[in-house]
Amino acid sequence: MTTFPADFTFGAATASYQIEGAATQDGKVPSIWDTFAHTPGAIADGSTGDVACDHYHRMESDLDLLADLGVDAYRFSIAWPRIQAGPGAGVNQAGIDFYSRLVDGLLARGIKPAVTLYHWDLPQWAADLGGWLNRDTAQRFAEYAGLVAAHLGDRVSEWMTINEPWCAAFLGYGNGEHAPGHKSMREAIHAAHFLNLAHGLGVQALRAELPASARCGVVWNLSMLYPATDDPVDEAACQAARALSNDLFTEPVLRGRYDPATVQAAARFTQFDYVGAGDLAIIHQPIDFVGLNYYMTWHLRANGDNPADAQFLGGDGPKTAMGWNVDPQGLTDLLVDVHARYPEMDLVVSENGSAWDDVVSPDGQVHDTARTDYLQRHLAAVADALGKGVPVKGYYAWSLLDNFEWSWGYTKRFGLYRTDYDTQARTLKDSGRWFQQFLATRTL
Ligand code: IFM
Repeated sequence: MTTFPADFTFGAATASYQIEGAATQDGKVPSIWDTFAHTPGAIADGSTGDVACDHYHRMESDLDLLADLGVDAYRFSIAWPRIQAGPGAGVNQAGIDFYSRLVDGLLARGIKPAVTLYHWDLPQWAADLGGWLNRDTAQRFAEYAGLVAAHLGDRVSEWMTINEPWCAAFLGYGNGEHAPGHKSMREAIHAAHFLNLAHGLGVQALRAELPASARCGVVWNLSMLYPATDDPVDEAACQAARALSNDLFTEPVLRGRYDPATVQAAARFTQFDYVGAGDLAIIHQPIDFVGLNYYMTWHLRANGDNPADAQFLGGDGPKTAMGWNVDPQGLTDLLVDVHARYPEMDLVVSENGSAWDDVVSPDGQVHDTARTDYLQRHLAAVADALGKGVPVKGYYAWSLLDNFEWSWGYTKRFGLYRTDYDTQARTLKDSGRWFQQFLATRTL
């Protein structure tokens, strides 16, 4: 039997564009995801986040769902386009009021708010000025971060700057799967640098507004990579892939450098000529924790002479509806590995969960045994890492409710609650009920 430490935080997570809807309400201006989702062919089911889970209008009852689960904390993101209508604009009062009510509603229910400032919904006005290829966007992000902190910092103590900058850079600018839909590896690495810079400037802006007790961090989806065979060329392929998927973010933020292996792996795409003097010192701000979003692992086979040309294999075993392998050991390994590299950092599992082709049974319930199994085994993996001395401080289930899964639209369901998109009814799935019972004892 394993009992988690008394101060371990259990929560659920969501993101603004995926749940809020109310795309044009109360002064919200368009984001790159509004633009992208409305582009024919961009989203698998042709849907948009215009309505999503209508959370903007159902916020109070959604907070009741969180309270019913028994979570300690709720990780949500703020939509920058609800806060600033243009470059240098002051706060949009109706926008910040929504999040202020959200924070108050959480606190009234005894739930700790954990705020993510950027979960990919860049204001379209910032994209029109060059988006993440424009250095100025990082400065604008810091202004926005400061505005939000000035309004919510008296009640929010947990802050995350950027969610999964790898996705924003490589899916947004590299392969075009995400907004703004560019397809250039050079741009992807360039964007990664300005996302890193935004993180650093953002932390500075947060610290300037927040009490010293506030905790600031960043959220990464670091890849857990294994060589497909014992052949050293496969290990070399892993190292080359790790440079661009992980070290491109971890080394500047936590060590103040782009390490030589990263510069070498990126050399065929970019020369880092957009890195300004002083950028790395800004990016390397002291932070209090690192959030890790974990879903799956990769197994790499070298493909030719260049270690960078590896074949990414999904690993053995069952696959979720996303086609991702279920590999709880990978979560333990990731936590142990990140701790070994950056022993000074507290770690938080800021997202973990799985999509399945849920079925509503004749009894009206969702008997999602595969999701329960995934959750249970990944919590056990976190407990294993704790047992190995890794300072894991929290775990957030992705997601509170089924929502808009980016380019997959509404075809993939990750929720502990089912969302019926016709009626907006929420139904606690069996996995959610299991999590609720687990939270009552915190014992596996
Ligand atoms: O839904 C996403 C989330 O927005 C970021 N992390 C991964 C999740 C599942 O794909």
